[in-house]
Amino acid sequence: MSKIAMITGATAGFGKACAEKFAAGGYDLIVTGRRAEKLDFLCQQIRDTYSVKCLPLVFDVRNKNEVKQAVDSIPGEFAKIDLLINNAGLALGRDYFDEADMDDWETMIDTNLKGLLYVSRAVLPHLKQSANAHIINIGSIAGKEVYEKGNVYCASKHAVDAISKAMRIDLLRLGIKVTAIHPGAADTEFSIVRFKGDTEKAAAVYTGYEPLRAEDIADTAWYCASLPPHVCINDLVIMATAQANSYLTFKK
Ligand code: NDP
Ligand code: 8X3
Repeated sequence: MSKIAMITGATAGFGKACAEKFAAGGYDLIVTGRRAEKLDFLCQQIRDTYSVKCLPLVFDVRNKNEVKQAVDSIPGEFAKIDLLINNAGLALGRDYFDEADMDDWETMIDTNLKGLLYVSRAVLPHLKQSANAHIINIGSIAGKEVYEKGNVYCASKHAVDAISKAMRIDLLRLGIKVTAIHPGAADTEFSIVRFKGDTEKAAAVYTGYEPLRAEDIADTAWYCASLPPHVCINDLVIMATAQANSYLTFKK
């Protein structure tokens, strides 16, 4: 019987790359996001290419009721979920604390922290049906070090770091692995979202060095998920070779 992975935020970036990687590895998938067309397209492509099952679930992780309804709608053939990748997330704006938009703050906290909590709680009954369940939370180096104008994005990712540790403690008795992966700068839609469609500002984040690619994170998640049942990578920080930390990147 194939393993089943549920991946949030699979319409782009890390989530989409994870979907492709895990489908190639024989997993059946539940992929989620808000953009239904992109999810449908991804699922069709995955079914055609890898001959695995793919279920698209459209919901906004910020909406507790939507999350519950979507997870409640999961059909019996997908009921035992072996792996949950909590990846959906975003940064909005990069501004001084006293100048940042407070609505952006709400959105980041609601998505990066509360969304992860809602999805995890809703999916746990399904994870409990697997003998070797695993949760992978996508944090960030912003959850390890705070940088100038990163304020609430960094706080939301510090919260992901903390909740990953808490989940690891509280789910220990259930034998559920909890891994947190903390990537540095990676060229995805992330910066276009952060800078609200300003493609020039977004591109500047990745010029003068080779940033991480979405596939690097998918490979890392695959490695973490492929270890034997008695081994768990708890916490993993991954950056481009040109990046030393949140505020030092060597650009040519
Ligand atoms: P992308 O913008 O490329 O992808 C983000 C994904 O999250 C999309 O699929 C989007 O789907 C989904 N998403 C965002 N908000 C919501 C929401 N409210 N409800 C449901 N889905 C949502 O970014 P990345 O792939 O780069 O980012 C993925 C994760 O990695 C995020 O948590 C991010 O913070 C983190 N990260 C990114 C880094 C980077 O440099 N790129 C580095 C470190 C961490 P849709 O719009 O269809 O809803
Ligand atoms: C994304 C990486 O450095 O822009 O989480 O915060 S960074």
